[in-house]
Amino acid sequence: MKPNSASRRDFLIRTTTAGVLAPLAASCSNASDVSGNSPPVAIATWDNRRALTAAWDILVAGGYALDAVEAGVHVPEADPDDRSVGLGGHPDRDGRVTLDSCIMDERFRCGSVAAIEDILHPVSVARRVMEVTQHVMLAGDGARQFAIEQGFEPTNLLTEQSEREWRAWLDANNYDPEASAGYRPPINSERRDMPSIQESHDTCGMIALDTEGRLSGACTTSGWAYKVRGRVGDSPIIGAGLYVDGELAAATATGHGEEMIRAAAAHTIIERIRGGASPQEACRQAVEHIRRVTPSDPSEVQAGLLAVDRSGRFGGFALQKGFVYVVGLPDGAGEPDVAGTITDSVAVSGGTIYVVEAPYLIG
Ligand code: SD4
Repeated sequence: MKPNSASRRDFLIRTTTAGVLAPLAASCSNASDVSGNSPPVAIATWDNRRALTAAWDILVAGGYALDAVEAGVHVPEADPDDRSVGLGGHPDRDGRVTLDSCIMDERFRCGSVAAIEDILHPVSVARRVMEVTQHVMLAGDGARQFAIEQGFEPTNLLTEQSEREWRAWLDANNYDPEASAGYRPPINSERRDMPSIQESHDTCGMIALDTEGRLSGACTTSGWAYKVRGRVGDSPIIGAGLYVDGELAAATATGHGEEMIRAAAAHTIIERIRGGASPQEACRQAVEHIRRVTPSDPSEVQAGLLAVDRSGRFGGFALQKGFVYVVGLPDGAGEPDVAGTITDSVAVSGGTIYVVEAPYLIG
């Protein structure tokens, strides 16, 4: 835990008496190196620092938060070494890579694709759903068909390594995920699969506040490894894996998606913030809610939650030890006063990305 930093708090927190957060004043000297009125903030699940850097570059140039989160999550979607997202993601038990993704802007506009196949950037299909249809969510073959109609090229997402691992899983588990020990992905598999935490960059929920005070978010994943064909997780479910209330805050989630759906995790966070909780406290309360409502042994499930509000305050909290997140803050903001532990930081254009071990309920 870092010592309190009054300057950081003063920099970011402006609240009204109703507990609704107002945008930062234009005169904030810490934001002098970015355009617009509000210092940008971006935050993403796990050590998705490369993804956050891509988003950050757009934010510090004064770009739109929606463009930033879309560009940010493109990075793991296209990375064959990221085993939880997009190309190279773990397939379902039939050997098909099926992707879940959604996006939401500051005006409650949202789009989503569930169990889509053969499309490298499902988040961009989700954005097309939002922008050119009257729908919010497309699933399966229909989502794939829509993507191709919109000009997305079909791409084989099953890499040789993913296929080898899936075949080994099949041999060991006899096509029976429910019966096989260890069917549920291990807690923090995003972390353990990786040779080192610095290189890990997995299932990506990302939320951002841009210099115009606009909030947006995106969430993208290949979901539960070797899942039953057709399984959809929380990541494309508006209110579970992602929610944005442009007047108030944005939230995203990672972990065992069934728990996030059951608890409407991202929406729960937003409502707690509406009730007056800080983003940090709201994430903690939502994790407690998940622990209360899960029918599983809470020690066997993971939930990692993140939130940022319109004044730039952010927070993260997990059910289990081991959840890390990355947060980008502008030059002049100083090291943030986080709940949890800062384990690393990297200088980026116009700011710094911090890696934070989130606090948790169950050790
Ligand atoms: C899912 N929540 O499909 C996703 C998986 C995840 O980090 O977040 N992994 O359940």
